[in-house]
Amino acid sequence: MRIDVITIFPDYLEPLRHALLGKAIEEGRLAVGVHNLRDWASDNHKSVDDSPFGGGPGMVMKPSVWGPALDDVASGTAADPSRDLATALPHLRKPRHDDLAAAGEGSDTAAEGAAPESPAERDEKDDRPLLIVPTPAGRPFTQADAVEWSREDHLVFACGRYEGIDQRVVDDAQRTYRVREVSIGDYVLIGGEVATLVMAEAVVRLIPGVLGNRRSHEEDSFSDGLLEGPCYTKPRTWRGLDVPEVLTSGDHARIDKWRRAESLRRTAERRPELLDRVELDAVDRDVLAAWEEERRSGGDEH
Ligand code: 6GU
Repeated sequence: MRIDVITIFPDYLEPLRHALLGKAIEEGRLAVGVHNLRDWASDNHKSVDDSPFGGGPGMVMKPSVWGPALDDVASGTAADPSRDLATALPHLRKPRHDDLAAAGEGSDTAAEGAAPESPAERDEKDDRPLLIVPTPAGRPFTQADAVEWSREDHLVFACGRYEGIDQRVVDDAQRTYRVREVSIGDYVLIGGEVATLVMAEAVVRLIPGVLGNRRSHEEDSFSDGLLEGPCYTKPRTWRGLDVPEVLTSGDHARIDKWRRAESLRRTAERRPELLDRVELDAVDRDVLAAWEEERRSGGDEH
């Protein structure tokens, strides 16, 4: 995978090269390019923003700077400070149109009377890079997005500052990119840089081989729609607090059942709205009913 980031604060993205992400770069699973938006500014002051049409506070980032920056990064002609780093290996590459045709599949899609393509089918053979625009006005970024994006060849993050980027930049970019305007939560950051770090980390850890010692991501919070329950390590007793007995019992069926119950209880307590989208069996419902009952009678709080 290749990740490009366009920002007026390239130093802010330095953490991309550290720890897990740095290791993925060394191993050739990831290439990162961080680009200074001001390199595309044309005036002497290298200005990237201007006052908003219609009035109001703050400044808006200029289309005349963002447009060429996005064009160059899409086509790979932008100066790339990371070119000395290992090249990215394509991984889990989605089948492209040509591959599908060669395999004898999808070759009739242009035929007369063929069913119209779904947006997902169209995306399958769309080799435009994915442009991610972090903004508090975007759709919420979720684990499902992280999973999908981890299969992409090329992600580009466009970090806005000030009041935002002229909307025509985003509209025009659809010609060269598939575009996603996303938010990482219901609060406002100064700019998209930290949100980019958050999303890049969520995506890169899902690239096969990046999290070496993990069997799978199936046990992550959210992957089954529930929060993960508590975890413990040695010693069995610490400051007078014991590890739950079941975890030291060696009875794996019992342990699995306990973990499922803890996930359900924690989710009910902290994120009850998540339960609406989870398939619950009879045992799960019993666990939740017991938790409900405990709470009504003033049971312990976690
Ligand atoms: Cl993605 N960007 C900014 N600037 N603020 C945010 C955000 C993103 N998500 C939540 N707040």
